[in-house]
Amino acid sequence: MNYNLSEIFGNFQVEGTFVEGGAYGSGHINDTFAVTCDLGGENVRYVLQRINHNIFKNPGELMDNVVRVTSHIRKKLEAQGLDDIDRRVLTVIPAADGGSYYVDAAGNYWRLYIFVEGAKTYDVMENLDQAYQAAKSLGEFQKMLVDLPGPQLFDTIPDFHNGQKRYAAFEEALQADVCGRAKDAAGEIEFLQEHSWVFDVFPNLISSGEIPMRITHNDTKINNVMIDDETNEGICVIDLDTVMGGLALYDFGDIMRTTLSPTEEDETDLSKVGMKMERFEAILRGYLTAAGEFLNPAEVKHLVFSGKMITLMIGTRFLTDHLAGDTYFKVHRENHNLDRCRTQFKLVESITENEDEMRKLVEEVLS
Ligand code: GN1
Ligand code: MG
Repeated sequence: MNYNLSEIFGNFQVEGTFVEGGAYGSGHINDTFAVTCDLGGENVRYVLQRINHNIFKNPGELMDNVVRVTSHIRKKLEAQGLDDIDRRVLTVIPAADGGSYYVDAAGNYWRLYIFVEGAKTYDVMENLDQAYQAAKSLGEFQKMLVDLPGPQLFDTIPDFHNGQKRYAAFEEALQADVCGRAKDAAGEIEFLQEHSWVFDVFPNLISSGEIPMRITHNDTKINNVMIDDETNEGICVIDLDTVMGGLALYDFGDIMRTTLSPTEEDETDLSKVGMKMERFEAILRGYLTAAGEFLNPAEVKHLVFSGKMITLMIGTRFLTDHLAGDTYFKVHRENHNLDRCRTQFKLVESITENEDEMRKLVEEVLS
């Protein structure tokens, strides 16, 4: 899709003039662009995003959440006396009408953020320190939201991490098999059917009251943390579309999913996919520096399991989308969602093989 980025950008409260803009990043849902503008002779960059409103049905509510969350974090950072706050929390640039987003003539929803310069995201963490730092940032992010005032945040995607509903959607897609793809995914389908019990564990712990709902990020894929180029510090947590009520464990689980194996999410050589204990140790230590202060014993007990559950669930979503004809996640090649599903299920197996040792490590780190 070709958008007139200059015109769209003109609908936000920015003084400078548009210089150039182009596609940016590797997200599977929204369309992201980096835009450069000339501000009195100096080039300044922004992130312009089209919110996928087929998936996020109520972008207005979503942006209300984002504004509340970023303002709250900003206040905390100000109280700490930090001076580079625009690099440490996303800054929403108001649209011409003063709102937090702009709707174009075709009904697309756009938002604009200040570009965080001097930092990058990594789809695969390059070293253990990066993994530690990113996990630490996500633990701190949760901690800063513990006292968010006001009403509950909107559920931008209801039942987002409801594994039982995700499994039911898979069964429906399998039944319909609209593209005739089930026959080529027989092994994955069987694997998932054997593991459906995994999705019952968290609902039971929620209804028994052992695990509390908190405000969580819910999409803690590790490339949603920007890493500072110079200090290697996790400087800014991004992609705030799914910040809402959730389990702390959903976030830790997704950190595990996206850091434990030194491979891309769509790696086709499955022999390379598998968890590395030193990566687990790095994210565990990083996450617990902040989250260790508020997690309860039942949450701590299920840290390892969370990685298995979330990885299985995202794998389920990839498989479902593959069976349904790739209508949800952006795909860039044939069988892309099936490839992604395979890496997830391979990682689930690898976590299972190492579960006992990982639990011991949790005890060690906390003792
Ligand atoms: C999507 O937008 P992105 O790429 O950060 C998805 C996540 C999945 C992830 C898998 C709103 O995240 O839930 O875990 O792809 N986001 C949404 O890579 O569905
Ligand atoms: Mg996302």
